[in-house]
Amino acid sequence: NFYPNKEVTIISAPFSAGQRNGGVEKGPKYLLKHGLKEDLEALGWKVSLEEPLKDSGLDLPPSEISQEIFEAGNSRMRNPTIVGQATEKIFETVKSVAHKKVFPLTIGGDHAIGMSTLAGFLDAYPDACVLWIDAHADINTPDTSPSGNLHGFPVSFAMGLKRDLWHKQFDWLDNARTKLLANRIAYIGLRDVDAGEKVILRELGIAAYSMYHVDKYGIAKVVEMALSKINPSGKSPVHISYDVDALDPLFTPATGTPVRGGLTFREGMYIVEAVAETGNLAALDIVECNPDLAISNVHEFDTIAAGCAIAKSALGETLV
Ligand code: 5AB
Ligand code: MN
Ligand code: MN
Ligand code: MN
Repeated sequence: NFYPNKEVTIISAPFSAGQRNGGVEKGPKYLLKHGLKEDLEALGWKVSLEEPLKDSGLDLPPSEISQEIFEAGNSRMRNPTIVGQATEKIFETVKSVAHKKVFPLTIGGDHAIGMSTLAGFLDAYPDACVLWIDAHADINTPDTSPSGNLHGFPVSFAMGLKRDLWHKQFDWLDNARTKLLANRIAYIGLRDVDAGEKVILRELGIAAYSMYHVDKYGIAKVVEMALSKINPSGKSPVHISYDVDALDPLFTPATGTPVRGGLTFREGMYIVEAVAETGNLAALDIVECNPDLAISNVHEFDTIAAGCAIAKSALGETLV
């Protein structure tokens, strides 16, 4: 257990420029309004809040920022300036929380902020390993991305892949102490991976458990296999980056890139519970809740409630 004092900092990251739907910047506000902080306090955690984007003007919806498309050679990405500035601020906050030995719980916002949370956490814990829970692999590089949307890039940035193709606004990543290594990350929940991403996953030998593997082996076995690949010693801290679109859209309909055939609600909770039970769960991100994409109040409630449930399951709710 990395946090005997049970202190957690919720890092609010109301950010949406990593993709093109307005509303995902409202995620943190809705999760907090739903009672996230009180829920964690009820579990015995001392909870504080950090807002790295406050008063920065970087938390605006896509409709209110001037859209930028960066193209150079075979490099292509959208809104690199604003995404680079926001992710650097979030990186600094995650890094300082992690160095203080406080649990960093980052709530988005779109998944571009994953580059910040991985780099920030690895700065404090160079031997950390990562479970990326998502329908998508988020490992596109500037020359593979079909969309240019930076929420599809965070893993490749944290690994330093194709460094020469980056926009200069991401130079801050060079100051991060530790790059994510291919044998320190595993995926669970994949079902929509781009062709270029498949090549990267295969070439680097990254452990990737798709929904096919969840069906074939069951979720408990998949978590066990994933952890034994990335954390063979069983002693390293585990960072879970949880995109709510890993769950089936039945449970998290209000998200930007839903894909059918996802995790059931219980499979989704089991993942964080099982890692928590090992005592190694040491950082968590919950991203891509977009209340504006709900077509009913029930959709909005279900999606936000699922986001809160992930946090509660991770921080001890179901371990009696
Ligand atoms: B998310 C896609 N691979 O790069 C791309 O929601 C989707 O953070 C990325 O997982 C989805 O645009 C990013 C097609
Ligand atoms: Mn996703
Ligand atoms: Mn994602
Ligand atoms: Mn998504």
